[in-house]
Amino acid sequence: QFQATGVQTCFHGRHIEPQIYAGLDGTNWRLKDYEARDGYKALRKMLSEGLTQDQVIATVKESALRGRGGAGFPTGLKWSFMPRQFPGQKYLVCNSDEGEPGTCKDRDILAYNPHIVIEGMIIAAYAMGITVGYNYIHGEIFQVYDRFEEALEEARAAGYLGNNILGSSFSFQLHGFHGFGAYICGEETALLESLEGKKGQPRFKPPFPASFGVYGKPTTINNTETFAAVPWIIRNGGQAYLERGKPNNGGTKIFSVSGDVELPGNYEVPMGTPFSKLLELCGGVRGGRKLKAVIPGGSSAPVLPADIMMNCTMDYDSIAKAGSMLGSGAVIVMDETRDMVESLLRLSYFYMHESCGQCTPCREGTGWLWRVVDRIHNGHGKPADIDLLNSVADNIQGRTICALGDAAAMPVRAMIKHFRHEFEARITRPQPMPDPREPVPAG
Ligand code: L3W
Repeated sequence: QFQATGVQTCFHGRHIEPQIYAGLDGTNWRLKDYEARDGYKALRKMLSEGLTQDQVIATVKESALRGRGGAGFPTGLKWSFMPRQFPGQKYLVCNSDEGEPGTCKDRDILAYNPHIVIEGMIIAAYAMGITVGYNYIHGEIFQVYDRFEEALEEARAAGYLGNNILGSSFSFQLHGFHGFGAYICGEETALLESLEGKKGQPRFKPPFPASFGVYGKPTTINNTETFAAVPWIIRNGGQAYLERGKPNNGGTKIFSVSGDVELPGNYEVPMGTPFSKLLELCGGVRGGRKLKAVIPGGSSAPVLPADIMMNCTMDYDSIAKAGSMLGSGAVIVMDETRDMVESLLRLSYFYMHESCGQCTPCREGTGWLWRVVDRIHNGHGKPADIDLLNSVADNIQGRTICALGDAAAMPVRAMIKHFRHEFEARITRPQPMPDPREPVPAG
């Protein structure tokens, strides 16, 4: 199934100092294999040394682990928001509703190393005094959901999950939840609604899930890759994790590299790795062509031209400074033959299709953006259309309940900022752009 998607999976082995993918060969996902890779040692250490909740959270803060789902929010800080003395039920949720175009890392973690997520969630639950957790898995991936359920069974049978974990006084019940396949359900509050059995539509924030989450109870939600980073941090210490990356951007990060590269796939590399090095790991631009642009953090992130990208390192701060976002780490590489009007057309269609329809600027605006890009693409654009696109994007961004509106608007503005001449050419000379792959006729 994975090979059929054309995306290479983690066991192609091209990583630098991997932590989550270390030792994986594509078949060794079972409990005994995970234990042979030091699996559940962090949990044993935490319980046998009697680490306090404060100590665990302090270690995660020291590691500078930032949320791997898209926002890069500091994980230790998020964990410290969970009220300690809350009298009712508190929940832990793993967001495995990976749906961002270009992103395919979480399904690979769950397919090839499910126990690392389970162990990370148990440690998180201990640190925040939580007794019930859910892993919300994207509805369109069936094998991964089944495998996670199998891994849960193994963990329960071995005493890592359930009542009195490893003979301690700590109990944690963890359940898999198969989602419904809508992109919006990856937005954390839409995910909560969906988990409660309702239509997946985002809630207003604040209140944040930390105070009003599943069934209105305090809830901590982290991404799959975030939880997967936790066991290594507890085993090796926060400082060691921080040093694997760079200040404020601890550890390694998995990048899903797709598009015009020789070897598309998931690559785990230290935060702060130069983009040029990542491109090299992927075998370079396909066919020896020139790099034109890169979307560095999933389809929601603004596109960056090649010259800017080649001077970036792959971490939250460097990419933000360059005017985009590291997001979920989906790196979409575009070579010199890519038509930016066509690329934007596809992106705009996606956001129109996935808008949940709750907020008027997003519901109406995403369709409006797509229709304008579509007419430019078809050769029926008007000179005023480029400014119209910017104006519609302005009227979406910052005016919706969730980030989907922003995610639809930002790529439009970035495409026009960096590649305006391609849009103008389509309007003034509405013939198809020449394809550099075609041989130039003699004479
Ligand atoms: C308590 C506060 N909690 C913030 C929590 C908040 C959330 C996290 C980050 O969007 C981005 C978006 C997409 N008290 C808090 C607080 N929190 N302040 O911290 O919050 P926020 O609002 O910065 O981000 P978000 O709404 O979670 C996420 C981008 O990610 N993205 C999306 C990728 C989607 C996937 C997918 O496949 N499902 O990966 C990609 O770039 O555009 O900017 O937990 O509760 N004062």
